[in-house]
Amino acid sequence: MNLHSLAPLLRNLGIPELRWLPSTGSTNEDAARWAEQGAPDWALLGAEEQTRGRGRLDRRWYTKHGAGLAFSIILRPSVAEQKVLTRFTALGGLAVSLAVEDLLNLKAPIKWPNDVIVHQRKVCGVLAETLWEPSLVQGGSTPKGIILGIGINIAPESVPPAQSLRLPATSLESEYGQPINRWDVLGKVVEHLMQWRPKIASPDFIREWEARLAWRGEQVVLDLPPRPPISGRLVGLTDEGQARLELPDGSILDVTAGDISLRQETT
Ligand code: BT5
Repeated sequence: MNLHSLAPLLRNLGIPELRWLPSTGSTNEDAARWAEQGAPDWALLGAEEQTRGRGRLDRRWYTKHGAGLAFSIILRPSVAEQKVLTRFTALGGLAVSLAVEDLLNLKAPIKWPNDVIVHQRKVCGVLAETLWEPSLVQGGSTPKGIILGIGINIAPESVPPAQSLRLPATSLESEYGQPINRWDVLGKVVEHLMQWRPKIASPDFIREWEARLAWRGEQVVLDLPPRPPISGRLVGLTDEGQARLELPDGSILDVTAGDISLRQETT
């Protein structure tokens, strides 16, 4: 499959409009502009290369020309979805995790909250951003769009130099050991996004996410600067999708933000 043959397939899956650019700064920024201009629910914008790809907290996401997938989907949240906006990041991670397992038969756990890893290395990052508009209620605002940005490393060249990374990274081809058609991956991810979005507000969604949570039951470290790192056992997820940690004194801490990593054993 190539992009040309993918377009009708994406249309059949329910993607109403597709834009694919040779190079851009950030597909999330382009998609946000497109959303402001009236792009419909499920409009998809991707690029062969990003020169200012973004992660969370002003971090960078590297997308080398033609070596991976970088795309953003514009979603118009329903009233029910507006109550669970923070779950859209997980929706992206869940769809990628399921797609990788379906196509490549590789386990692809979700590192809370927004990475997909294979063999303990990052292959995918998700950045969901909300566009707000003032509501009729004085001083209030409602979400008029979610930009769901997904970056996936496909070929080995998509993996950035190790010194620029917080977590070791890899590519799907490196882990699979054979060439992978990235358009097949894109199609599968969209298929799973379509399947799981209608369940996003349900307990099933949280349970499926939890079943794929990386390092569940293991000792981890939570980084949430400027607080000092917190060590604990990752018990699972709360009903709201927070990460639940059991601290050394036995108390429970539910967290909504931060970076989790596996605790390095010191001997
Ligand atoms: C993320 O943030 O992982 C979210 C990445 C979202 C990227 C997509 S691509 C399409 C759309 N358009 C955008 O501009 N962004 C989205 P975070 O958890 O903060 O992780 C960022 C960290 O991941 C960086 O600080 C690096 O350490 C690492 N990193 C950067 N590029 C990487 C890559 N290609 N593979 C693996 N790790 C990478």
